[in-house]
Amino acid sequence: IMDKDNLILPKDFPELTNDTFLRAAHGEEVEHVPVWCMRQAGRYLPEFRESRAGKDFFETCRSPEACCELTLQPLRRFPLDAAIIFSDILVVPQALGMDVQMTPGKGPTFQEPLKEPEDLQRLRAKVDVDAELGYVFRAITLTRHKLEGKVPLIGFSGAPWTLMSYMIEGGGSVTQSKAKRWLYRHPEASHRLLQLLTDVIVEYLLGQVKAGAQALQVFESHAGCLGPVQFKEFALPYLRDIAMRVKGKLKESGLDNVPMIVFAKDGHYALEDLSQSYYEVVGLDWTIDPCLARKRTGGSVSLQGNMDPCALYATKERISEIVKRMVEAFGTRGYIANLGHGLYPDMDPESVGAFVDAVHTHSRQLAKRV
Ligand code: 1CP
Repeated sequence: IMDKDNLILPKDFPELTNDTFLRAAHGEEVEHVPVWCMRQAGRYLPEFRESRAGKDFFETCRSPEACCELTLQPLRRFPLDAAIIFSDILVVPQALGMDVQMTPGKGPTFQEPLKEPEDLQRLRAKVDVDAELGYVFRAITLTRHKLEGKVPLIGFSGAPWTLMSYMIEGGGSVTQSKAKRWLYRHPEASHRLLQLLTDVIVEYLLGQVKAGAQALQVFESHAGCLGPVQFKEFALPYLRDIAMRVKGKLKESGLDNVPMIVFAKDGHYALEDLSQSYYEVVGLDWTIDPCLARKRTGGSVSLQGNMDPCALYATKERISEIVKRMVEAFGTRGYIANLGHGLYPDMDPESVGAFVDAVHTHSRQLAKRV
């Protein structure tokens, strides 16, 4: 699997032994509901904190060996049905030429956020995705080999609106008011930025599949601050364009289709539209009722989610009850269990184990009955 320069190549990958996640994404029959957790590689794990200690966050992201190790850590503890590559959505603004640091205790910080449309000139007009983000591709290829076919590897990207909002806010924000100001005051420049991001994201996701990613998730984490009208104008068209172009280009290159997941946090007002946007799976946060989500998305897509992450603060018995009700509501077909958002650093790894076991146990029993 090495070339003459000792680079690990994206070929001759070990055969996949647990494809439950992929089958559920395509709505096929499963023996149990597959489960993974957003932020499953994270600070709630002592071994994660130890590996990351004293190291710069984005330096870690640039090391394929470190990303591989962090991706594999949760799988050594829990019988998860998928792995997600350790990285961050903000590597894309970096590829466009922006300086982003991870400030411990504060989160991502942009040195010079975009203020006015003139600032778009500071961004690279043409991004060489292999040169700027090749380190992510190398991390994926290495991890795919080291996973030994145990479970599929998920690649990901931030969605255009969510990335745009970070590039203007310069970091986390409660209101996203600086970014939303652009939508109202500079709609034309906003579309230019969203289009630029979309073009890079398409190449980035395609590169991830070529490197070995077996599924893709697109994170529209800041959907909640948009309303239905703005979502339809500034988020949805780009989300659709991404899925359509990635799938078209995979076909053109003679590559197999991979399931794509769209996760628009707090965007339940857009569920109907999202379910008709060329994604196989729609991810849900915990603010939507599973039965209602099924009704509104029809039978054509699989659903992923949506336990309140804070339910992991409950006892194991209570977690098991909550999971049972959730699996019954979603049904065992076309369903991937997950949390409605990422794990928090103060969560107990044992509770994550209880969540994973409860999904497997209850869904196995339910799947037998139908
Ligand atoms: O030092 C650290 O470990 C900091 C914590 C951390 C981690 C573990 C950050 C900072 N990013 C990550 C990894 C990460 N980020 C993954 C890894 C794979 C996994 O899930 O296990 C993924 C998928 C992301 C994606 C990501 N980054 C999103 C989308 C998902 C979501 O949470 O909605 C977002 C919004 C980010 C930005 C980001 N990165 C880190 C923080 C603290 C934030 C949020 C900043 C904010 O808005 O306040």
